[in-house]
Amino acid sequence: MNWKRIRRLVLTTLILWGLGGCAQTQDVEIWRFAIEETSGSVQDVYAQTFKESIERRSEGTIEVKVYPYGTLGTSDQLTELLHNGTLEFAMASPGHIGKLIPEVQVLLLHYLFTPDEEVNRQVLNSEKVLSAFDALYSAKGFKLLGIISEGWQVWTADRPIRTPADFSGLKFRVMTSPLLLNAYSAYGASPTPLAYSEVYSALQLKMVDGQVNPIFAIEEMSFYEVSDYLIFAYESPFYATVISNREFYDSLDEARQKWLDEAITETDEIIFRKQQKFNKERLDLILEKRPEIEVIELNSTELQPFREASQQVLERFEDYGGSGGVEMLRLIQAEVERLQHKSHFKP
Ligand code: 6CS
Repeated sequence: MNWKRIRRLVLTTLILWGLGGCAQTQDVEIWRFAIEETSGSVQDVYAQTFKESIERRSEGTIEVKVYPYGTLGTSDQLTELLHNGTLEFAMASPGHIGKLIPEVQVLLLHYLFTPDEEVNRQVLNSEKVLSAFDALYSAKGFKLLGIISEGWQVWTADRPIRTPADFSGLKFRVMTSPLLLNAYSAYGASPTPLAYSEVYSALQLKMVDGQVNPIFAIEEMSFYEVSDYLIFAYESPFYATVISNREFYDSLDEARQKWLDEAITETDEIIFRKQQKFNKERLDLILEKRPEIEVIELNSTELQPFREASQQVLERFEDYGGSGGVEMLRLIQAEVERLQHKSHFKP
């Protein structure tokens, strides 16, 4: 084949492909959903389940495009893209969006929730709590669609941590919301805020000595390769908020609104069990890949000094979350109080 023929063939293919692309985008409405985690993560399963549900309900008239972490930017950049309408949906962890919506940092407080994940889920799914959070998100141009748990967070470190004194002088990576600096300073650590994408190399280069995340993330981001200890202190579950651009949400017609509501309810059910499965399976995987890693599970006596040290942050929450944050705190505490007696949970 000579050069001219190759050129003609390439051009014809490009034009055909372009037309096909145009025809498709004219017929199909695109909803863009960016997540803060990579493919195969809890947020990815959420977004893929949501995509399947919306596309099925809309009979293919809507296509949901999922953008995994790394394709569009850091959590803060995703929030910005959502705000300016480049995206329709995004995941936003309070650990990062707390800079913009300080009240949501209540979800980062240690030892606020119960040991029973099911009770915590009911607390955060209660109409009162969701609508109070939604008002705060609305004021910033977002619609809050849901709050999901991605499982208990676990500390990883280059040394064992059994008492707050073990945190002394430990450079500890946290997400970028200010409350987290205070939460770990209260134990005596030197917290360092970093974007998710920078954690592995920071651990590897010993710029930090430890970090905190759910097990599935520790496996998927390979943090276990550069950490010697996994410490379970059950201080807080990892929560993410599912949000959309407010203007987009308000512009939806009745049918789209219904598909969206149903897809959110359906996805929420699935993701709760899925994250439990992921966290369990990936702990086994970590232990298989790196058997020398040591797992420390703090018992209730060992947890007590951490609970006590964290109390000062809870008492001073107004400094971080403002009076609106304190209202959220009271609301959550009341819901915990109301719902926890139903728990049959055995640790
Ligand atoms: O540690 C972080 O920054 C991230 N951790 C998880 C599990 N999800 C997203 C978040 O940005």
